[in-house]
Amino acid sequence: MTLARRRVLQLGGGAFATLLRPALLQAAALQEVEMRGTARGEHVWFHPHGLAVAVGTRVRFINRDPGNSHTATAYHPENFDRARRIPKAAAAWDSDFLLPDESFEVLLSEPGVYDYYCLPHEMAAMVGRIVVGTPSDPRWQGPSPDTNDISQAVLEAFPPVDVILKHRQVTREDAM
Ligand SMILES: [Cu+2]
Repeated sequence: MTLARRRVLQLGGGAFATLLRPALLQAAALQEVEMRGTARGEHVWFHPHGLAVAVGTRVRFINRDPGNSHTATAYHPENFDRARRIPKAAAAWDSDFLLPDESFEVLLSEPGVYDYYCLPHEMAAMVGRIVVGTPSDPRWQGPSPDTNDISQAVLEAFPPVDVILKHRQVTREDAM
């Protein structure tokens, strides 16, 4: 083997290791969002319903409500033709109905604001917002300006981005 070829192989290995290491770290980051409800189902909510995470975090939605099925559904044209409220480069995601103790995971790798809802309980303002990364990221996409495809009550249920970034987690209990 020539010296030049050996050097190329070493460089190649180094570049590979550099790329691989952040990917492994990102895969380890996991945040949980619970679906909760009162015993008789008068109130249902995501906990926390405002969440800030780093780019590349996995978020696991888990149904901790023994009395109800819930979904975590991104606002996106591919999901029931809703107006998009997640970054443009992000893929649509929908957990479908989760029975009690069932869960669903999504990897959030595009920086920006993700709004989602529970299919049967959107009108009860069972919605949430995840802020991925920070506005200083050049790829950042802020909250959707759309107000036509969503009710005023639901819009008001999304915590403001600056509040989420400040507290990292915002719960319904905080707002009450
Ligand atoms: Cu629900």
